Amino acid sequence: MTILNILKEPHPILRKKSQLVHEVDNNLRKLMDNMLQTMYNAPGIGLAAPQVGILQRVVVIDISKDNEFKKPLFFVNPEITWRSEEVETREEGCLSIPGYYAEVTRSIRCKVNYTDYNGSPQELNANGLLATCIQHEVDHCNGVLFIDYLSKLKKDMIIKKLLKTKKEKKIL
Ligand code: GNR
Ligand code: NI
Repeated sequence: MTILNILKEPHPILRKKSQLVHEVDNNLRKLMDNMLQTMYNAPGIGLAAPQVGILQRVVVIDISKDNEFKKPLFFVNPEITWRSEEVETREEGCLSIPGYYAEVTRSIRCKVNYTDYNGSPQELNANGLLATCIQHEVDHCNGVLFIDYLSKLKKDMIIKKLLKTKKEKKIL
């Protein structure tokens, strides 16, 4: 297995819309395995394929705690079919926006249709942190980042600092 490189904002690929997957084959399963390992290594609780430079609608999530058994979830072509009117505000982070955290308001529950690791169709009713994470990852598949929900001032400040970090890294 391979640890993949995680793209950081600002990066044009993170702003593109990912394509639907046509078939869950061994090649796609290999991508999902590598994404899961990359996510655990980061560490993070979710990862979308565009974050590793692959514009396909593929997401991995594991919200289990450190002292629990791992519970990896694989979503191919996740589609949110319902979002609750009831919302909650939670502090979010993103592996593509390292070091910055902000409160984001999202639906407290959602329903998602997807294809699983074996290529079978599934429907999941999610709430709490899982619902937040699913919405965050589906956003990635549409080129949307959590900073897009902040004020323009906060968003621009974060992007400016991330760009400065990128420039400093190139010199070193
Ligand atoms: O690791 C992550 N933590 C997190 C916390 C709150 C809301 C969403 C997330 S997802 C994030 C990993 C990531 O960037 N996924 O795209
Ligand atoms: Ni993210």
